[in-house]
Amino acid sequence: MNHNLYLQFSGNFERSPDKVLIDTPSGEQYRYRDVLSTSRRMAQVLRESGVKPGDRVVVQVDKSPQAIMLYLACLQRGAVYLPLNTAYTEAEVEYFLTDAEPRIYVCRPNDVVTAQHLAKRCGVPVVESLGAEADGSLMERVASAGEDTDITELDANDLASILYTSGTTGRSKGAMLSHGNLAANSQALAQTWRFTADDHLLHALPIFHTHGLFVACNIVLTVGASMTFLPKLDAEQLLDLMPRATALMGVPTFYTRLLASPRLNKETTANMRLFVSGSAPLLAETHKEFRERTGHAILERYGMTETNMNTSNPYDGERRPGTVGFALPGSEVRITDRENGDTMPTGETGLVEVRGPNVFQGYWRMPEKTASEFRDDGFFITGDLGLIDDDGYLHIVGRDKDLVISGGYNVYPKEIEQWIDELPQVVESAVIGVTHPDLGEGVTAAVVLKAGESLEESQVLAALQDKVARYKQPKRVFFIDSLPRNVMGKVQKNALRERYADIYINAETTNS
Ligand code: MLC
Ligand code: AMP
Repeated sequence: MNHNLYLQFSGNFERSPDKVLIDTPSGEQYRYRDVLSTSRRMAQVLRESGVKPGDRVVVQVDKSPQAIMLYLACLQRGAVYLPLNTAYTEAEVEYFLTDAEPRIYVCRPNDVVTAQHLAKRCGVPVVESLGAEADGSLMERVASAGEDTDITELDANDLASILYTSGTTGRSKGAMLSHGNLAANSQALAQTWRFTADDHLLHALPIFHTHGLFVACNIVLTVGASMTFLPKLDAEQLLDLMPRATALMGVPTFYTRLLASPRLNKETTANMRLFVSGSAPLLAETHKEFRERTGHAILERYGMTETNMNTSNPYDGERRPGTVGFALPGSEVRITDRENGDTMPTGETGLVEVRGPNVFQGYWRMPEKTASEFRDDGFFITGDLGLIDDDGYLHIVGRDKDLVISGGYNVYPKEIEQWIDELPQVVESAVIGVTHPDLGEGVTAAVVLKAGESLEESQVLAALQDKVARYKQPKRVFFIDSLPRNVMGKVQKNALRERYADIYINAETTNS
């Protein structure tokens, strides 16, 4: 049996060729037949570029329907789709290219010169470009390519994608997701959230992460629904489009920004049947306010790059604010003791562990790291802290891992601290997440300088400019005499979080 995920989607291309799969606010429409034809021609271009099943295809492009066609082409060909955040700096991309050893690197048309240098340095044989206006060298080649109709025969464990996630050591790890992982999760989600071909999703998330790519697009492709692609979050545009849509998926910032618009009410959301939130904690008050204004209870779910989605509040039944609901069909969740790994009694906090067909195949070329994050019985240790209440709802109450989530993007403090600590004036630093009204948490640095040295906040920020993506850079940098430490010498980040707790609360602009 062929377990290629592509087969989970391809029936819809045959059933409803004339149906629009993706449209854009400016009126472009891509029917299922158009997407099929272009993706097949992209598969042919991949074949002609020497891409074989299992080869990595690194893609760092702006959001566009063509990027989804390229994703489909990779699945069809059996290549491993490896999308990168467009905010990554050249230095970051160099690491990914070196680590992943792709056959081909697809970049934005404006980045071609840099990309070619990078590809040469990293030994990547082919560079192509793809722009948001259906432009770039890839599309030029597609225009004259024939359609490849071959669907590579694969096992469920064969890789469909690698998504890089930063690590607590500061070094990014490639999470290997198989065709079976993605197929199982999109089926479970489509079923749990009652998606059908009649749904129309508003898609304003980036498509280089699990949420925007695998949760959103895979569900739409699985059930044969349609979606509107917005280049980025624009609350007013979402409100304009809601009367002809049925569902929205977003990170919590989507909902706080929608709430900031006076146009959000029962009438504007009357046609919508589902609002989903995830990737970061949704405040119970946001849930409550949204319900009061619209009558809709936001459905919160919990996932991770490594595991896809694990739990969801129920479609029918109580969507309990401040919780992430129950394990998805086929998946298991348990809470264990941090010290000895024993399962914790109901209501007690411990490590959240998950198991199921959604859980990834391990970290790319890091067998030891992979082994250290799995239990012998196959449960994956998420690094989140949680409890399961008397009614079975999972609550995420904190993180065992040192991680900041800013607007749904993960930032590992270690990575930023390492760069700050390299500055000659600096003794040490600690990077923390501080409550931020727009982004949930704002990346914030506390820096200790060497005696007699001086440094400005702007100098620290300037030093990080070409090192790490903009969203990882601290919103504020503070200088302190010494970092608070416990008796074991461990930096007490909680004390720092308390110290800077209100710095963003009354900030004038959303991103400052
Ligand atoms: C943008 N900026 C951010 C930021 N997003 N800074 C910190 N954190 C963020 N998340 C910065 C930009 O660099 C820029 O800085 C300024 O803010 C304005 O940029 P923008 O592009 O106009 O921002 P905006 O459109 O407002 O974006 C905010 C956002 C976006 C929250 C809508 O970041 C977003 O769509 N986040 C979703 C991330 C996501 O998909 N996560 C899912 C991961 S998967 P300057 O200084 O240059 O102006 C996962 C698993 C799971 O977690 O469970 O789903
Ligand atoms: P990522 O590595 O980007 O996939 O981020 C995964 C992490 O996001 C999880 O380990 C959680 O810490 C966090 N996360 C995702 N969904 C939720 C949620 N609904 N509530 C709280 N945290 C969440």
